[in-house]
Amino acid sequence: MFEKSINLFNRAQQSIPGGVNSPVRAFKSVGGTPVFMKSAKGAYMYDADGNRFIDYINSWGPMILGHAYEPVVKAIQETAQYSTSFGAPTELEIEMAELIISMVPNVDLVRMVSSGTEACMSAIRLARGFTGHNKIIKFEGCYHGHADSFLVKAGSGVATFNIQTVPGVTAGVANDTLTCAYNDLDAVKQLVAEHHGEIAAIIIEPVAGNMGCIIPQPGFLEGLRAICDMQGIVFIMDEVMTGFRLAQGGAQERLNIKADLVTYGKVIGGGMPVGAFGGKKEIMQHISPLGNVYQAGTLSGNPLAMIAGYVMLKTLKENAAIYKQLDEMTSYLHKGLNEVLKASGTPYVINQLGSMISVHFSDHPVINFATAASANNELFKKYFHAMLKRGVYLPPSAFETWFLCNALTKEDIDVTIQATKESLQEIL
Ligand code: KE4
Repeated sequence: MFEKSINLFNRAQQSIPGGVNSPVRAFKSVGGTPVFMKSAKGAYMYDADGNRFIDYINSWGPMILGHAYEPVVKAIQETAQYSTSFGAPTELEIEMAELIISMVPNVDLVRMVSSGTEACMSAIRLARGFTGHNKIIKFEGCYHGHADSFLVKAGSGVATFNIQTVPGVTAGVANDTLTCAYNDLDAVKQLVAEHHGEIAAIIIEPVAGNMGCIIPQPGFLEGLRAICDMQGIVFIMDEVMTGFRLAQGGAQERLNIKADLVTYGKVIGGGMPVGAFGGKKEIMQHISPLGNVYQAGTLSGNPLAMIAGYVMLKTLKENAAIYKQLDEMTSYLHKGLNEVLKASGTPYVINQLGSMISVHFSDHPVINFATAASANNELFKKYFHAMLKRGVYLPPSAFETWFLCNALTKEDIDVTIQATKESLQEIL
């Protein structure tokens, strides 16, 4: 079934570290050989061996309208003929910034970058420059990209590989990153008291997607907002995953919580390398060249990335019904998975908010990294492979959320539910 992927993976390892350009693609967490993809359209991906998969990764979020969405593809083809990069300002960047600001709350100014990592890295530098404080608080299991400050008890691939401290991240940098458990407001209050006047920012995934899908408990985000207001700490919402996915206005709109700075990625590039950070003018005006917090990028605002993101966001803005469709589709999946998992008799938890969902083989609620890590993730590995061979491509780690796109049909969901039923019969 995977002969060509096996050969390609062997070849890839001769020239690329681990044979992949991003660790989570390596299947290390679930074992086996990563599947090499050749093409994708809508909700389906096709691998080098010609196998078709119903895709629940969607490039880790960007393909909210499905792969090779025609208007995005055509816009990129059209734009590419006028050069692929200028290194000079363009009108398209203004249109993209104005579109983002028109769709999300609390963003007066926005700066484009080329990845979610860059967006989050720049946001904490800005918070440090704005407050004059050095420390940040992040939450165990949250992933904000691979900048040094974030590789402390991070989620996603760092959690997948159970890397407690990442070599190369200096003690000095790590010491300025304070961590506590997601949903533990008392722990945050304690850290803030212990480090009074030292904390520049609290950065959080408002709905976490890098330890599975973890939902903020009632009052948690509101409590963080209150702490930041009282202590003059910058509240950064990392919406690289949730932005333009949970609602047009992202988690800020969906959960009705205001951030001081927001970071974006994934969806806003429509699959092209784009990230962004934005927020209140009183903070953003400290960013160079307006202010002294330096931040830059040769390909920031790149025309191909901008036109892909612009067409994607414009489509989402003009078709708000997409969000209702995504929610209903994910709830239908949730209901079906719940029925077959319940019938299997194995302990499980399904976490879902909007079109983010994850299955944990756990006999306890999964509300933070520790409870995600203590689930039966060995069983998840078997589930992953049993689904893969039935043509359903789940994230290759229990520490990831599943992503749905609106190209999925009810039949695709029914196939996924039936594949789960058969997989459970096989592995239990
Ligand atoms: P990138 O630098 O990978 O574009 O974005 C980093 C990032 C920041 N914030 C959040 C909430 C994120 O989820 C991410 C990246 N997500 C992972 C998937 N869990 C990217 C996949 C990968 O590392 O290949």
